[in-house]
Amino acid sequence: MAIGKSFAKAALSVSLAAGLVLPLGVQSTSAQETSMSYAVSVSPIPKFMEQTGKGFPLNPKVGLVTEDGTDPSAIEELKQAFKAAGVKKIIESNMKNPDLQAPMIFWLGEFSDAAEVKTIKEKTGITDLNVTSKDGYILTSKQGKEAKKHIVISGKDGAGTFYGTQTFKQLIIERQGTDWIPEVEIKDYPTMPIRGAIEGFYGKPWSHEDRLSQLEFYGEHKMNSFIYAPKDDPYHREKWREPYPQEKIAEIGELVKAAHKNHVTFTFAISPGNTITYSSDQDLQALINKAQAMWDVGVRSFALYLDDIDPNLRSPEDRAKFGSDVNPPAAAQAYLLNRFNDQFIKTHPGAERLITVPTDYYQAGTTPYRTRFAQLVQPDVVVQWTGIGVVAPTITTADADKIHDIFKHDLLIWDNYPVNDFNRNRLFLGPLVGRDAGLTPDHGVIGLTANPMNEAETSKIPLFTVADYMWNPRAYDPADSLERSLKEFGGTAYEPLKTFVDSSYSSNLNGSEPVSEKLKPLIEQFWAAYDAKNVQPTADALLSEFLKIKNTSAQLRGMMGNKNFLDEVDPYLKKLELYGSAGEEAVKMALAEQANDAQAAAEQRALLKNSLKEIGNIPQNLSLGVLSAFFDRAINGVNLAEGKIATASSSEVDWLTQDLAVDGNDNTRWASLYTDNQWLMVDLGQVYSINKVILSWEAAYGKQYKIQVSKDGSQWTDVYTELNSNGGINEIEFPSTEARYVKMQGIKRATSWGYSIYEFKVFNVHN
Ligand code: LTM
Repeated sequence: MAIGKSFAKAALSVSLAAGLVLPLGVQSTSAQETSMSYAVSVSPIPKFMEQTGKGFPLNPKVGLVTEDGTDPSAIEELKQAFKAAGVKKIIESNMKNPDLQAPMIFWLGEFSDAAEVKTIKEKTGITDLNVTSKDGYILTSKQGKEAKKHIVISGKDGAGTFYGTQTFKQLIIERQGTDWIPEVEIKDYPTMPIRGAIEGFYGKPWSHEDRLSQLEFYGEHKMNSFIYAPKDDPYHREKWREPYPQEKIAEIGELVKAAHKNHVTFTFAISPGNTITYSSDQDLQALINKAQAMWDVGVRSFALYLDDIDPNLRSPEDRAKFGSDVNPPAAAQAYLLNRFNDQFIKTHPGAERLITVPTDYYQAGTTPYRTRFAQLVQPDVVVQWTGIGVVAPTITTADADKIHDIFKHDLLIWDNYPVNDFNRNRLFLGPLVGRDAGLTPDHGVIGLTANPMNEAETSKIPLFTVADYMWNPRAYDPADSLERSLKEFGGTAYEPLKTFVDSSYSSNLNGSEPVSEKLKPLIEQFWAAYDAKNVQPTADALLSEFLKIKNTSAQLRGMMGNKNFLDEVDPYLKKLELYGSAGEEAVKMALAEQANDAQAAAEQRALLKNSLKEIGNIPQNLSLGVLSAFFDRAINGVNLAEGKIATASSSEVDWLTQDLAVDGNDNTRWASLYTDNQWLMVDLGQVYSINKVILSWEAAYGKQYKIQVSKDGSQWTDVYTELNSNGGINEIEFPSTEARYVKMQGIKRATSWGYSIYEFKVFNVHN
């Protein structure tokens, strides 16, 4: 029995044919390959991994040779792996006495001492034990002398040894009877020195249990940093001056221990910028007291954050002290950071470098604030930066060079992915994309910390891909990484998990909607067949897709034991199931209509309307854009406005144009200038009889507006007047009328913004 992990795609195909050597990423097709071949995959993808032989069964009796000071967490991990894999007896020894009576011997440590290296080489026949990079390791498994099997895991340091054991856990191949260890040579090390996550979001902070579980996950995925900075932990930001209650300090102490065990640096952050007086000795002392309480429970890394604050100096003392500086906010912040650095960090031997995030953390170029900040803040302070944009679609080496040149401090990327605090009704489950492989210290970047979702457990799905990227960006393939993440997270529930993840995929980073992409051609074929009065042949494929969507939620609930995950995603699962049902009902309704079975069609229509109502009652959203047009068409008929020519009184900016309100895509929109008398009009191309308009408003909606129609574009008739809209989706019905031009004429805006419409739809509804 192997550890509870299985992986989808082989990074290395391990064959039982002896002597087969496969480079990383190459699937074996050799004629020597026997029918017994195994797929093994290691995540994050190692820098170098090669199969050197067929491998051997994991013996129930193993020897374990360590050295004085071998990383205790690595030893514990290895022993747990043995236990999970059915090893019954472990004979332990030390490098001082390395002779062991066991058919299989594990060598675990930081073997750099020349005598130790010589001994291991002689006993195992393994010749290369050279590890040069921090956090790196080698792992070699080999049939050695005297028919003994040897597995050497040698780390550059404690973390490297620990990571070697994490890799070893993934190598064990589950087999009937005895598990199997492939013969491999792995040389591995990370690209990014700091690889982490920052609990830096707004909204409900993670629970203590969530954090403990995250730290274990980080260790398993070779991430080495966790920054504690939940915006809505009152003691972190709003009440930053107040000491934490004792039980909270004790919890942090526990987190520090868990972090240490997993080779994760726990960084404690404070965000004082909203209320601090930068020049105040008392405020500095309050910060120091707060940090000291954390130091006392083992914290060794600290951050002072200055994001999302009013940069203008509030206090008269600050204005008096810094007001004459070329940039008073930068001068005041630098004064605070430098004093904290001198009076706390530098007076505490063993403290890590101070980390900060400046107030201008996402801008594209230089600002007076940035220039002054760069000049004044002590050079050893690490500066966080989100890329260009708060949620940066891409972060390139050119961006890093430019921003490093501006800040002139080491940059630690604060990557706002997959954070969803700005849209609490969405999950972002796609892989990390758009980050260059060259974001390294050569370009001023010493690492990356990803800001996850409020849903801690669910965040592990995209965080897996972030970990993969940070360790080995050149080998990173987002789609492949996500597949491996789903295999690990979902286990036997991989298939339904994939369907679910595909339904929550699109984001600022990941533009596509995999479920929509799958449904789109099926829906197009279906309507084409419907129009040709022969819908039946296309219905089955669409029905089976909707059935799959409908069943996904129940399958996940039945197959996944991960209660926290299921609780976090519960409303999304409910919604997905309803979408599946609604899809089936819509198809059945269309089938009944074409079979002239009016009663069945009416029954399905009622069911469909009910499902859509229930869907509307769940605020959480999935990325299934194609379905709204499908349901509209099923209920209302063809949207006569889609793809037609739209004109408007104005556009707010040149990328929010009127055509986007008739493009059939609920995610794109038109927006007007910020005055009441604005309008949007669509030319249907010919005169139709019409009786319904649907407006999907963005947050900037029309409180009062008219729907006007015209046959010639100059004589207009009001068919509807709204005096108190609440925005959202407005379904407007009116007596059938002949029209070619349909207009939304604004009377009064609901907000100080203009009018903004995702979709303007026009119908001639028969039922
Ligand atoms: O990104 C930074 C530096 N600050 C905040 C985060 O706390 C927040 O989680 C993200 C996403 O909304 N945006 C921010 O501006």
